[in-house]
Amino acid sequence: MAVYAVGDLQGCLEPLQCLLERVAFDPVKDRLWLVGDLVNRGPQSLETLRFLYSIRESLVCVLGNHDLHLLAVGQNIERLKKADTLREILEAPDREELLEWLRQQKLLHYDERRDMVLVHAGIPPQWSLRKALKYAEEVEQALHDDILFAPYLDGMYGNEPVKWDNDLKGAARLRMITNYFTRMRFCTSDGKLDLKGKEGPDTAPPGYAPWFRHKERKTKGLKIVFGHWAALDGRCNEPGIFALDTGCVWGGALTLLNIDTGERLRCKCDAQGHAKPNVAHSTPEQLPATAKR
Ligand SMILES: [Mn+2]
Repeated sequence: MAVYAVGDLQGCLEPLQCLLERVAFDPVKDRLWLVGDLVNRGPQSLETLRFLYSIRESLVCVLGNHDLHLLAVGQNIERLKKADTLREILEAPDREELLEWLRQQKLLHYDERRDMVLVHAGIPPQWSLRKALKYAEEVEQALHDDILFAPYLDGMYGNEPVKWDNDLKGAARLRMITNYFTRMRFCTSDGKLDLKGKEGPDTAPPGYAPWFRHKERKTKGLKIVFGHWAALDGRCNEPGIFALDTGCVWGGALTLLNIDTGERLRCKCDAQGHAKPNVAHSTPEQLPATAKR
């Protein structure tokens, strides 16, 4: 049995299938972790979702900002944006089944044996693992509750508040948690978000840094697998932190990581997110021993 993680798919099914073929992925015994942003912008969002649904028993999946946006559009809470490529899902005869499965996913997955977390964007520096799990669960409860689901999505959009406060309540509290786990790149050491910057790790505004780079980060030693930040191109130079978004939908590549050996494979993509034939390469990466926190 092997466990793999892949970066943001964004509707790019070809490079996923290219990588799964290369590692001879067996849904019966292997497992696939998904960092979220399964759909949108890319060429085959519906086919991607259907394929993932067909192997759902073999997946561990956390939600990204694009997945939450799809759920909101599906509830008629938000409208499609010009660049969205989600219409084929919304018009599909099996849309309810697919969206319901998506809705049941989590924001944070913790693998106790490996002391490893799977999350779309990251964990803010001021939160310990224990707090992160607790706050993720608050959002997951709203997502999975038939009455709270629509109000949660309705209150989800927006960049405020910019910083966590234990006293936050209601929609603002859930929005803050959601923005940390699904949209964060740069923040201050006490967790004030800058949601504008999308470029490389050295382009932070004064006083800000990539969330994983703060010296006082409370999750030091925890292994974290994340996506969302294509400009990192799979590199963040932090031991035990695994950046997997290598921008397959933007003419980059899809990255697959064997989470136990650290071996990486890339399937390069063209500007439309289709796989370029057989140009994957591997970059073994040293996994640190589990640190005590
Ligand atoms: Mn994202």
